[in-house]
Amino acid sequence: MAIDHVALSREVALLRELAAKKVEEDRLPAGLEATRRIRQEIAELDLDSNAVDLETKGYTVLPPGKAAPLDFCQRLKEKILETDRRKRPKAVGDGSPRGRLLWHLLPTDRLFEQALMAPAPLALVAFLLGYRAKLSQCTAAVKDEASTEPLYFHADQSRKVPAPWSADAQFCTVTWALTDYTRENGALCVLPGSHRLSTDVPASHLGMHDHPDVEVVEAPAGSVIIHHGALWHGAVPRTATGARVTLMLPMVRFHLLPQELFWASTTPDMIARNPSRFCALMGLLGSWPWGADGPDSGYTRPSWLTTREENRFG
Ligand SMILES: O=C(O)CCC(=O)C(=O)O
Ligand SMILES: [Fe+2]
Repeated sequence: MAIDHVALSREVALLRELAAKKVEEDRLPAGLEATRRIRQEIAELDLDSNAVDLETKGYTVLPPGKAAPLDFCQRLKEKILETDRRKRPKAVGDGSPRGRLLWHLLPTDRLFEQALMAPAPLALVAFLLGYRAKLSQCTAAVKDEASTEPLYFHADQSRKVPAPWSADAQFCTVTWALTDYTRENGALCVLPGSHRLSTDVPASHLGMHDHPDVEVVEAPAGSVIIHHGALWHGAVPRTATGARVTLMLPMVRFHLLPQELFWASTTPDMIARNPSRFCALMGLLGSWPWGADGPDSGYTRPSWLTTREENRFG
């Protein structure tokens, strides 16, 4: 039986209408205003050196306490471990180099929403992808003693952004390290500056973990790592006992297709309690994709939104 696409598109239209009202009250900057605002936010949040890192190295690390207080990170870790215990019988990736993966956690607990909306990482996401970036995944990874193998080098935008890649970031990943990232614990490792090559990792470099230019990102629990979608990275082999717990929030620019269906799991309450940036992250701005009702079904165009401005999404 076919999906009832009329009902589906009407439900989405309702959410888009709520999102449009939210944006009318709390405008998202566009064009030159977006450029000015992001510079201002970076300065106010004392993120200038992180922005420079993203340009030059393709990644940056926010120290514990910068993205959120440590007790928040502790609660986030416990929530992930509790979900992991519950889902374990059907776990995806048990013992794999990525660890057990828990997909689409955002609607399951407000903590994930709060992590997503943390101001410092979100300012750096706007720096890379603009204010209309969309959330692509809200996925936790739990690596235990069974995950000992290194994770091969890759770029997160591989197989999502078609070649040739542009120099501007199209994709980025926000990684909450909720346990210590050490070499023994199988930390993330990166080839700094490789995002500037704008190419996928060649087969010859998939296992480049011991290359002298590769950096192992050792960072204490509560650190948040942000990396450019074209950065070559992997994870070193894991020898530690216990679990390595991570929340990954990959994001895409407005025009790219997110991996998880956030617009379909957003509720009116979630829209009401968050700033308008949240609606952008959920993919609820703009009118496509649409069904038989066409682009304007139930969508109230905000009075300030001229066609010209709509075309200048920053
Ligand atoms: O396990 C890690 O540290 C890296 C994970 C990763 O890069 C990915 O899942 O894309
Ligand atoms: Fe990755």
